[in-house]
Amino acid sequence: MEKVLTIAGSDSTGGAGIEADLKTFQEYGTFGFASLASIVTMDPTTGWQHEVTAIAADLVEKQLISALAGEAMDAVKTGMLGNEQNIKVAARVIKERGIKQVVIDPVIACKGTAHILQPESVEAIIADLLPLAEVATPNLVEAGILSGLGDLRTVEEMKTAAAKIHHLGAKNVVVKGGHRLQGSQAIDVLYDGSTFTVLEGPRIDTDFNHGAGCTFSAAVTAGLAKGWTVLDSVRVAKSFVAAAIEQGVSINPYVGHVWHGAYNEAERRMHHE
Ligand code: PXL
Repeated sequence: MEKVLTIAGSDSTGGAGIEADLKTFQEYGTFGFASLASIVTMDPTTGWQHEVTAIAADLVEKQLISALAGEAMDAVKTGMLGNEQNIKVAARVIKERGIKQVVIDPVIACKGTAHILQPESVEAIIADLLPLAEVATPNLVEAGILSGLGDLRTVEEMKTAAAKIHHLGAKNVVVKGGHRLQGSQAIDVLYDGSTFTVLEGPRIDTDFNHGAGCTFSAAVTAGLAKGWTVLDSVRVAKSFVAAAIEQGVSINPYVGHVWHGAYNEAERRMHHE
């Protein structure tokens, strides 16, 4: 069975982060591993403000040593690493172990907060993580920050940003238009260094998108682990997330969660006599 590792943050509400990653890995029939790098908490008394607490770097490294003790991992993804030190530890271990199928989700800001990572973390993502990426999966805001282009409003601007992020070292870049790009379609741009592929899907009119980004990058990672091409991994991940958004679940009054099991109708899976 393929083995897939996430190095990311915890979202105890079960929608995003390591929770989304492990659920997604399971849906793909892969064996999920996790090294926790941060804990994100949300405060119901302050309008669901997010707070990121980083896990100590030596503890992140100990988890990575545990997770990587067996046969080689088939693919690894990174998410919310919490600070610069954890970015550097994750990058060093990935490099030392020679892991090739690496998906970098450059989590810089998420919907609940204006500035989750410090500016030096953006620099560390660029310096240490992007060069390791088989696939990088920035959303529109992150692609604007990483490319230095600022606000991205059109597919052409998404292409320019993807090319710039490729130039920073990511072999393949998917810029996700998501709900932020105006228009009737959900558009992603994939750039592999020579060809731009514009992926379109129906735009789903819903607020149930908490966890969509993490789920997408986890799905791409599991696809790569299964030996699929980058293009197939991205295409299937897009369908997987579209189903998860379409069948989102109401968990609390603050955000709408995606349902990671939607694509496979996981809620119907367990039976007893
Ligand atoms: O969506 C970015 C994100 C990533 N990782 C964790 C999160 C969030 C957003 O809430 O909680 C753990």
